[in-house]
Amino acid sequence: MKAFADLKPATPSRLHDQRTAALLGIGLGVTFSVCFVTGLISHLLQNPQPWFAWPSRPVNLYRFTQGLHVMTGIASIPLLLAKLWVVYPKFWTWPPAKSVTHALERMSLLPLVGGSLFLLYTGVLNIAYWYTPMPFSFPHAHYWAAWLTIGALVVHIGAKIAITRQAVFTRVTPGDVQEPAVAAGQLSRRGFLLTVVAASATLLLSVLGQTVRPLSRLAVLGARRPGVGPQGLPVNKSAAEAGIRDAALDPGWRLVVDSKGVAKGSWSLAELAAMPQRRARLPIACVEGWSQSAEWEGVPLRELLHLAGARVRTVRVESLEQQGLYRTSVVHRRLVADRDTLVALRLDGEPLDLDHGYPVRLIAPNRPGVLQTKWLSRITLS
Ligand code: HEM
Ligand code: HEM
Ligand SMILES: Nc1nc2c(c(=O)[nH]1)N[C@H]1C(S)=C(S)[C@@H](COP(=O)(O)O)O[C@H]1N2
Ligand SMILES: [Mo]
Repeated sequence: MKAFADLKPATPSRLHDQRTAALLGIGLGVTFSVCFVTGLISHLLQNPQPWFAWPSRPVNLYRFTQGLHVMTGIASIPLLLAKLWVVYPKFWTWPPAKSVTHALERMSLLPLVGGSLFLLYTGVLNIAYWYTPMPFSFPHAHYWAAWLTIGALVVHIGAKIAITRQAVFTRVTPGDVQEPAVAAGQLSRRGFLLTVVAASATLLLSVLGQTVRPLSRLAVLGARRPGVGPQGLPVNKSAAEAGIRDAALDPGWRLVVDSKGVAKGSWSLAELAAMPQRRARLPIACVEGWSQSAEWEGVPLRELLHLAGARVRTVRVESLEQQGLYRTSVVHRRLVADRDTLVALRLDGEPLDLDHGYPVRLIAPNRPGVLQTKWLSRITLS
């Protein structure tokens, strides 16, 4: 118990203590770890690596991991603000460092705090589709900030694990010397932590509505709402924005399968529509935080490869769109093999709206929305 006496708050408010800092720290440790893992999954899907095998099922898995990413990120905001408020008196302790190790550990607070704030700031701007205050590439900046922050967090946990154990597991009873009674008008630790959790829950409700329909009216923070858009589905980039209207409506449009510049097959929309069609209920799970399922109908991609005389293999699909980051995507062999990976002609029983990818688009299970390429023109065999 002697060591615990050292835990006494040195500042007037009893909330600036180690126990509160440790409890909020544990909360942040959990949310940041979940964010890091789910963020890496998203990164690896968009920047495939040979050692990373992502299954094509369950169809909603990516929808779930990316939803979790955004949720845990949002929930971190009140936790982080509360934590910084609890520990700020420590910033001006004197002398600033007791030893070289301590000095290094304190220096790692800069990337820890700076990186955390940067991740939450850029993440929120991203899901709000508000890029003006981010004059840099969001994925790159957010990705490298994540590594920096997690590195600093590992150092921080190493430095604070002993205090955390002690502060969390030492039993205290109100009225102890170590745990002064709550004075009238003072917020108790429990009251403070409950307020922080309530703030997190309120923020969560404001984004959950982007995916969970009954909550859609609460989605004040989200830029897209389920059910709002042509054919009742949100649109990320419209045909007009992509500049493909004329090419998409051209009656001479054909979908080409080629290999090393040589055409292996090509079909008009009428020819594709005359082939056996397959239906699948699949989500669009946008990396930017919204998602919605729909009933898609079209020709399985592997069927077209078969008609072009090719085995199941990794392919690249290309859009009519001339520019833009999302004009092309790679479809891994594992996904090509899935019978629900479609070159889709119809959505919820109607021909695709121009904004949803008319004449045909790719739709595949368990895949980020950015890779569900619209307005297809070409499929290239690797
Ligand atoms: C994003 C995550 C986190 C941030 C930004 C953060 C930030 C900080 C800062 C700035 C301090 C004050 C500097 C110092 O005392 O040296 C601090 C103290 C502390 N943190 Fe964290 N922290 C985070 C996560 C964690 C985690 C995961 C734990 C638990 C394992 C933790 C436990 C503590 C403890 C016990 C203290 C000492 C409080 C005291 O001595 O009064 N923190 N944290
Ligand atoms: C409010 C908090 C956050 C929000 C709203 C948010 C949002 C997002 C979004 C929308 C993406 C997808 C971007 C894209 O791939 O185009 C993303 C990716 C990512 N996030 Fe976050 N994020 C938050 C916090 C965090 C935190 C705390 C970490 C790490 C500890 C993190 C790590 C990552 C990583 C590694 C990626 C992958 C980046 C890439 O594609 O290269 N995020 N985040
Ligand atoms: N060619 C092309 N395809 C694209 C995009 C794009 O900008 N260009 N945006 C992608 C993104 S980010 C998402 S979330 C989905 C959204 O599909 P939807 O607009 O039909 O809902 O389309 C994807 N396909
Ligand atoms: Mo998206």
